[in-house]
Amino acid sequence: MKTSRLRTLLSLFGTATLLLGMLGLAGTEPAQAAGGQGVELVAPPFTRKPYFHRMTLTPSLSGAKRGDVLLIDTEGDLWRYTLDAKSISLTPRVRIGTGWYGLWIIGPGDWDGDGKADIIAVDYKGNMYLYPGNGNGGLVASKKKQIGSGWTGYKLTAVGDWTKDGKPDLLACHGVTGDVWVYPGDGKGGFKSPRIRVASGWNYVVPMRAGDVNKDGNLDIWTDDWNSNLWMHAGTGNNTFRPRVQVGSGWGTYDEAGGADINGDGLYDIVAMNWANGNVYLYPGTGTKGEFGARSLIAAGWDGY
Ligand SMILES: [Ca+2]
Ligand SMILES: [Ca+2]
Ligand SMILES: [Ca+2]
Ligand SMILES: [Ca+2]
Repeated sequence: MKTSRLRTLLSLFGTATLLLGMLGLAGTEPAQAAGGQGVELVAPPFTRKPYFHRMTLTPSLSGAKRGDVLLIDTEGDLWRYTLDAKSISLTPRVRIGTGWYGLWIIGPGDWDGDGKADIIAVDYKGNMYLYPGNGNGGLVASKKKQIGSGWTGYKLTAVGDWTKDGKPDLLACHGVTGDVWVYPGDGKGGFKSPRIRVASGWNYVVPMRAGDVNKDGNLDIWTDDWNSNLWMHAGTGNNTFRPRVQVGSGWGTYDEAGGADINGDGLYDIVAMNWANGNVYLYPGTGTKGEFGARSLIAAGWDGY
């Protein structure tokens, strides 16, 4: 429990989410819904200690095969990293935004349908914003627009195209009820109603990542619980899951992000940062049983708290 509690303290947004849930905001529907072993490698040259605040994986913001890793530091700067295939390490980072402190970031892919991957962010008030991508690794901050409200109490992640209509969707787990919802995207920057409840009682969920891990064509969700165990929920393609399967343990020291292919092999991966020492690892998807391959150290020095 120690590491879980530590992570709860460190996760500013997560803490706020839980508190808001306890204050009776549970069950409110967001407004728009009406609608192994480490391989020691050389770390990138960090010029400023990137105090870890929030991390997500996203389909490439520059249209590349390999997805990006996004990180918000404690000064509110948003950084983009890409895995260098030769050295299997994150390349020198690029700052693509400022003023992102305290935002919960999601990498949904092309949310507004212009062919360029976008970013969605939720602030502590539960307001949701779309930041259109410029197709060249950055965002068009001037075109930021609010696309929702009332998201306090939800743990959000990108899920890919759950509804199989060619448009990316979001996945949200309510921190108190444990209800897990898919919010279909309309492919034009907003949402399509109705939302779809795909699970309930997932109160144990700490982070949540999604992708077709076992490559059977149906999206899957993997989570870890308060006891640091990693669980795989294989999707059936019919808004239900097969019985969950434990695929790891000891994940309590990590903060993880998933939902994109970082090493470019077509399989979803997990990137995990160890709170204790700031090491960042790639757990490559294997495309078989939803388990992940041997980890590689892809960055270091991401500790700060
Ligand atoms: Ca777009
Ligand atoms: Ca969809
Ligand atoms: Ca699957
Ligand atoms: Ca991969």
